[in-house]
Amino acid sequence: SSDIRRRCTLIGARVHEGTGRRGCDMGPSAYRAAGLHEALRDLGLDIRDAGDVPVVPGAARAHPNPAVHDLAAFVAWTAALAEIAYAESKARIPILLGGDHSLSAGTLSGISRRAEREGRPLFVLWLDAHADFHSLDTTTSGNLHGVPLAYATGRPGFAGYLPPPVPIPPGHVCLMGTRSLDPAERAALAGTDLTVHDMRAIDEHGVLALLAPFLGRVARENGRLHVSLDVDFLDPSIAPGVGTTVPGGATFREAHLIMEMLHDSGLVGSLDLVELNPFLDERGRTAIVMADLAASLMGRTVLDRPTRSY
Ligand code: 6HN
Ligand code: MN
Ligand code: MN
Ligand code: MN
Repeated sequence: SSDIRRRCTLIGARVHEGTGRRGCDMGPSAYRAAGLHEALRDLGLDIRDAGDVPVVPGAARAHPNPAVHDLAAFVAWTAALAEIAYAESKARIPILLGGDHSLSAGTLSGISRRAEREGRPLFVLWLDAHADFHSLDTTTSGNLHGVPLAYATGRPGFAGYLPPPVPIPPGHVCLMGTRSLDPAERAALAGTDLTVHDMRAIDEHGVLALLAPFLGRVARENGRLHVSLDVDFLDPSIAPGVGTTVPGGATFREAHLIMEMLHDSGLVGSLDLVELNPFLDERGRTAIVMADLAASLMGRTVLDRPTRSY
């Protein structure tokens, strides 16, 4: 098919160094065991499986903020994933199978370069309990899954460590599902025109009323849309397999409606599935719900009939 939206590449990114606990490195295997590949194939998509990206961190790197850990791994992953995201986004939709959310520093670097090359503006939908808007200087946990959006939007504090990205204008970024912000992130967000639709906004207005204007704007500006789906966007009752559960997350129906709207929009050019920790999951149910949501984004599935029970 000549339609880029019908072609995708699965890219395994076994990143775990951006969190404080092990297990996210098993994410790509869990998505494969959950049948993601088959679910996409059943939609009639042309699928390439790039396997798992081999990344070897260089020598350890120190940072003035003593909390920061695994900076060398973060730098290596960012460079490697930026390359493959750039290459695979030329004629296909790259789907990154994480791996923790630090991998999005790489995806966004590659995709923003692609968008610049196409002369199209890049927009980002960030579905997450968190904003991941720390710099290397402000993180107190030192877990670098808390920094990728700040890096990709060109916030200061990364120079000398990571390659400078083509910065994404904060005004092109929409967060949904937000319900856990650290004080430094709150302060940094207050100084930007980034859109934050927190869980209260979802409760008050519903996802349709919040998402439709953003998608309308991406369409009007002939934009390319990147979607970053963090497991903890979902309520822990349906998605327990993540290290950073926060109560009060999105329901399956809310998340599924978002996927349907994204599919109908035809605007999505790249997707990250992040933060799945199979070691914390229950009988694969989180991997299955994430795979089902990804399939609903990529193709029309039947409303009110999730493809599997869990
Ligand atoms: N994620 N803001 C917290 C931190 O440690 O910086 C949590 C980050 C969570 C990151 O869920 O992708
Ligand atoms: Mn996140
Ligand atoms: Mn999160
Ligand atoms: Mn603009």
